[in-house]
This record gives sequence, structure tokens and C-alpha cells, in this order.
Amino acid sequence: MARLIIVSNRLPMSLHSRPDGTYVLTQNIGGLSTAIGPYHKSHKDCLWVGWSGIDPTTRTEDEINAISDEFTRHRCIPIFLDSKQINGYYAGYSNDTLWPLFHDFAHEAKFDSLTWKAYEEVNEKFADTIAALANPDDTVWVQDYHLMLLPALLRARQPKLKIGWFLHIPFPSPEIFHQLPNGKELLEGLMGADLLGFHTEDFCANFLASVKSMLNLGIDKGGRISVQEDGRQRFVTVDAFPIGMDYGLYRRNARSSLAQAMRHGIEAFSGKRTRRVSTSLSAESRAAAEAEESWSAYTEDDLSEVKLAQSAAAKRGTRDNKVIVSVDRLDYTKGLPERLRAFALMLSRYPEWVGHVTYYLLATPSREGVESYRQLKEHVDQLVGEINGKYSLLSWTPIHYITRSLPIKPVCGIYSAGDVALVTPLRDGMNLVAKEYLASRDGRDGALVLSDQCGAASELTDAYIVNPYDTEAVCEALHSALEISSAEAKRRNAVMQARLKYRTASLWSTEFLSALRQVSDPRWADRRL
Ligand code: GDG
Repeated sequence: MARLIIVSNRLPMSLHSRPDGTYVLTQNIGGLSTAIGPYHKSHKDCLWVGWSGIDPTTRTEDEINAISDEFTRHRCIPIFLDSKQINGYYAGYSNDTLWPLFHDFAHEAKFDSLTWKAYEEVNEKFADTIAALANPDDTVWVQDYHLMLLPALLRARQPKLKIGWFLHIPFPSPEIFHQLPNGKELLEGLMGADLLGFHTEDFCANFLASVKSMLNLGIDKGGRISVQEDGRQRFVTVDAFPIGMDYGLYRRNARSSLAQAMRHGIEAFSGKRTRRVSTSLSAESRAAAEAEESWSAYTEDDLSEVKLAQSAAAKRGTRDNKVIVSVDRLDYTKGLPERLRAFALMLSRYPEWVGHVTYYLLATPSREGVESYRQLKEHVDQLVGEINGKYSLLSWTPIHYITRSLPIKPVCGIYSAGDVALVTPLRDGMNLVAKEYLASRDGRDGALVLSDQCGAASELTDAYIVNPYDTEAVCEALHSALEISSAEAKRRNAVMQARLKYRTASLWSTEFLSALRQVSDPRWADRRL
């Protein structure tokens, strides 16, 4: 029976050791495992190949065998990479070269022939593992920028495989791509695939422009690239497949009692008057309740900031306090410093918000071993400190800053509490957070301020679309989003929610795989476009 083999840098599960020496696997967090994980789980004929997260030089042979067995029980085929390979291929070439360059951060990109060698070596290792387990009629779906050489390496080993590749991040303009010393080899690596998928038509156009200028290959009007293989013509089809998310999962989680208790805790902590604090939640809501009680404790003798807040409150009349939320990996592409500056500008330009809007900023640790990420963390820590130091009142702090990863229900609680979601990456392939926010507020109001630099902006056109570099524009959009009427917010959201409900992650994988089946059919070559 023909099978589907999903391939990604990291497996969707991580291994943990129990005290008794046995192992347990837990699901990884992140866009990819939530997008394709359900397909893998529900299809018994689907395998997943990826890095195990384990350095084989730190384990005995028996341990490696036991670990492999545990992964295989979950239809995961582990690849073991030592720390030198990981430093070169993953931290080095993938995350220090391709990631910044593909996000238009060319100044952050490092070019190093040693990391490139490691990238080649690891792509070969993946190819050997897959070729050893794949049958000729299997389908292989390769994910992302870590494995751009893999399609051609696989084609050379198993010419009959149906091979697809999807890029989860942007594909840059040809001018930027041309700066990459090994760009031509990467494009040639991709020519081993039958179907290449991107989030948007713009990324497809950027990719085809690079192929046109760097490889001497014909491209027809339908975006099919013609390659010659052993004297025969084969087509590589390029198309856009905007990724969706599991709408039902976020809606359900946001309605769970834990998420609702979190939401009420956040609302109470932010001084919202309309909500009653849930009695069922422990520390969070108790702290929130205490904050609510101290809210009325101001006196005329308090600091001048409190007087400012009181006059601001008078200006705001009886309207409720507001909550802004954001959820990001702590990555320089996500635009956290720029966003914080816009928030600070709003507090100074519209002082009526001082004391009346709280920003819940969840910044999940990411790539902590990389120097530029450590520097970014310091920079964001510093900015949050400055803004909190400058604007805090005795019983109010403008930014509630969390720098650890939370389980999905509290994340949905954060989304659910957000009157406004501030999603302003400087560059992003799609951005699932914007979509998750809308799903978590299914049927409710809430305003989305969204960067025009992410794939999601071309789908979520009823959001407040902003240029994330334009501090003034983000500040104004944020102010308007906070002021939007509930009816208008609901109207805007309904349009976007209807789309997201339909265009789910599962539809995305089904559409990609059915397109791959179609274009790898030999009769596809005869179709004129
Ligand atoms: C890449 C592309 C593209 C974050 N913190 C926590 C947490 N998250 C989850 C979010 C969301 C995911 O991580 C992040 O997805 P994004 O799409 O926003 O960004 P990347 O990780 O950069 O993903 C991106 C995506 O691939 C898919 O193609 O959209 O453009 O860069 O799901 O909710 N989840 C939990 N706790 C956290 O603390 N549970």
C-alpha cells in the first residue's frame, strides 16, 4: 500500500526519560505539528521522519535502540544528529543564514562554508534514511527551509517517488536571494520535487523569478518549470497553499473552564469592571481579585500619575478598561521592539489609556543558544522595563510580560481576554497567531491589528492592516482598535472567522496532497497550461 512520509527538521514529538529509565513522548508545540499532526495521527499509513532532538554520542547503543523503538511505536522515524551537525546544519546554516535572509534581514545573515557543508551532510543523511524505508509508489512531503536539498537527493535515490515540498516562511525577492552564495544549489535541490508550495502568490512569484534568473529552465504560464531528467521531460509545479489552523480546537479550548478562568483573571487584573472573578481558579484569579480590590484605594495624595489616571478615567467616562494581547516566539522577525515603541507612543499620545489598558505580552523563548536571540531578549526586557517604569501607577502596570511557554488552554485564555490582538511581525510566512486569536473569539467582538508583512494579511483583510515599521501608524491603529464598537468588531470578525472555519489546517494538507497526486501523475506532463 502506498504511504505518505512526512519529513521535517524536528519530529512532532519530544522524548522525556522517566525516573524508572523508561521513555515517554510528548507532542511538540508549534505551527507545523498542529497543522499536520492530526493528519499523521489519524492516518495509519503515514510516517514522520525528523530529528529526534537526541545527540547519539551521549547515549549507549542500547539506549538509542530503545529510543528508536519508542518513536517508531508512534510512527515517527528518528534521525540522530550530534552536536556538531546540529550546530552547523540547524543553528548555523538554517537559522543563521536562511532564516534571516528569507525574512529580508540580510544584515543578520552569516555565510560560512562549514555550516553549508553540515547542511549538505544532514540533507544527505535524511535522504539515506528515507530512501531505505520508502517504496517506489510512496509520497514524500518535505517541510521547510532546513531541507531544500532533499527533493533532488531523494529523486536520485528513488526516481519514482512523488515528492512535494512546502516552505513555511517567506521566499525573498530575487535581489535578496541572489546574495546567498549557495542559492543555485538550493534551487537545484528543489527541482527534484513534483510540487513546491508557498503560503502566497507573491512568494511563488519571487521563487519563479529566482529560478528564471539562476537556472536555465523553461517556465510555462501555469508556473510549471520544465526539467530534463535522463532525456525525459518532467515538470515541477509551483503553487500557493495558504496554511490554515484547527479552528475547532482553538474555539473549544477558549471555551474550556480553565481558559475562561484565565480570561476572567486577566480581565480582573486589568481592572475590567464587567467581569466577575471565577472562584474556581487558584493563584491567578486570587491575585486578580486582590488587584481589583486595591483599585479603589487611590487618594488625592497619591502620585501625580494617579491624578493623571483619574483625569483620564473621567475623560473615558464609564467605558470599561481594555486588554491588548500578543503571543510570539521571541524572534527578531516578530517585531517586538517596534510594537512596544508603538504601544508606548499610544500611552503618551492618548493619556486617557494610562491606567486603563493592559498589554499581555507572551514572548515564548526560542533558539536561546543563538547570540542574536539572546540580545533580542535583553532588548525586549529592557524596553518592557522602561515602559513599565515610566507609566506604571501604584495599582496598575501597563505591560504584563511572560517569557515562558504556556500550555494551549492558558494561551487561549489570553486570546479570549484580548479586546485587541497586536500581531505585527516585520516579516512572516503566514502567522498563525492572528488566526488563532479570531478562532478563540468565535462569534465575539475583538479587534485584530495585523502587519501587512505577513501572509495572513492577504486573507484577513478586515483586520486593521498596518506597516509594522511605522510606529505612528501602529499607534493610531491600536487606538482605533481599542475604540471600535462591539457591533463593528463583530461584523469584521464574522467575515474573517467564516473564512478560517472553512480553510483549516486539515483542508490545507488535503489540498496540497491532492495537488501533489495530480501533478505527479504522468498524464500531467501532457496537459497544456
Ligand atoms: C512558521 C512561520 C507560519 C507560541 N507560543 C506558545 C505557543 N505558540 C504557538 C502559537 C502558534 C505557533 O506557536 C507560532 O506560529 P506562527 O505562525 O505565529 O509562527 P512560527 O513559529 O514562526 O511558524 C509562520 C508557520 O510556520 C506555519 O506555516 O505561519 O509564518 O514562521 O501556533 O500559538 N503555543 C503554546 N504556548 C506558547 O507559549 N501552547
